[in-house]
Amino acid sequence: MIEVLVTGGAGFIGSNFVRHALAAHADWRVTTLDKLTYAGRADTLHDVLDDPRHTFIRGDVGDQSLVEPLLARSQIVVHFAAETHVDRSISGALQFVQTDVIGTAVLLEAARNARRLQRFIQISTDEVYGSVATGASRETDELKPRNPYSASKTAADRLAYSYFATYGVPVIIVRPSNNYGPYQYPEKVIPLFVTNAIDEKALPLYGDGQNVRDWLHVSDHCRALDLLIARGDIGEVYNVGGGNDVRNIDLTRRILALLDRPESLIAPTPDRPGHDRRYCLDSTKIQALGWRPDMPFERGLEDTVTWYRENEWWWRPIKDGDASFRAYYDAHYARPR
Ligand code: NAD
Ligand code: TDX
Repeated sequence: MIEVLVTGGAGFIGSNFVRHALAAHADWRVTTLDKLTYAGRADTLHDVLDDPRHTFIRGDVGDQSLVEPLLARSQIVVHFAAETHVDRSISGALQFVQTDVIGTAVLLEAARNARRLQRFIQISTDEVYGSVATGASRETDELKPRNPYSASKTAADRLAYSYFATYGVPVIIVRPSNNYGPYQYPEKVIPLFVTNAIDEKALPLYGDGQNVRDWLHVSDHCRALDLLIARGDIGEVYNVGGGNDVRNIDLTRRILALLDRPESLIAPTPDRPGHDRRYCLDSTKIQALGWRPDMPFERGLEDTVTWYRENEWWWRPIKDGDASFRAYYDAHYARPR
């Protein structure tokens, strides 16, 4: 059996990857390590918690005595665990440095001495390139992060590279674009707008709504990770973009149309400070290995809307029942910016 450690596996992309990994690889034994912050919930792994090939451990990636033995027995590590919401990084940067930078450094230190380790997959982000006015970012482009989240992720991305270059840790760095799909925490724009629209509540669209994001369905991302684990070159960086560049205003209108809700629900909202205008990835490098995104955006968005309609058991306790979510929402969206 191949021992796989997934950090942040109770979050959005991590949980989709755990599910994908168990289904696609009968010879993988998966350990999920997750701190269960506000963004991580054991519920999210409800259908794989009893799988005999899956073990869930609640813990912090920054806990050296916990991660050392886990790394020592792992052949593959996929490191998703992070603080991930840009708005929260603007109001409180330190936890992002703690988890995304220091937490990654602790894991990498443990990886130095992990004799069985064959792959350490560092999940980075397209945000490391900063806002790109025209064209598409390539892996060799300068990194110009512009908010505390993306700056922390850039530090982690380069730290991971340094552990390859200095100590030979078998690191591969992945820079995906904006993911969407099931089990995404409803602070991020698609699940927030879908669930608000279901409830006929306002959709807080920042600024002029002209910012562009490149949407990647989480299932396409999981297939890309599989391919990179099998055939990616150690020490290399791979962009993974969905090829779906969409303006926020157009995304918002599509969500409203899919739910048969009026455009009067769109609530222009003061802009996010330093809001990156546009991200766009050149994914030629991973495409040369044989990967293509399969999910057309129209279908992926429709499936996602359907998933949130049919799975209120998952998101309603967060939006209606979790006092910390309500406090965040009220403070964040009431705040003059
Ligand atoms: P998420 O916020 O849904 O999940 C993060 C998970 O990490 C949660 O389960 C949380 O409990 C866990 N976690 C946080 N701090 C931890 C710690 N100290 N120790 C252990 N676990 C901890 O995030 P996501 O959207 O699934 O993102 C996963 C990864 O992908 C992140 O590294 C993120 O930077 C990256 N990424 C996300 C996107 C996107 O669009 N969602 C795009 C590009 C890259
Ligand atoms: O209420 C909102 N209104 C709004 O207009 C929110 C939450 C967002 N937006 C806009 C801001 C962005 O232009 O929607 C776009 C997407 O916002 P988010 O969902 O917060 O994602 P983004 O900031 O693009 O970052 C995401 O993609 C890159 C993830 O959260 C990161 O973890 C990932 O690295």
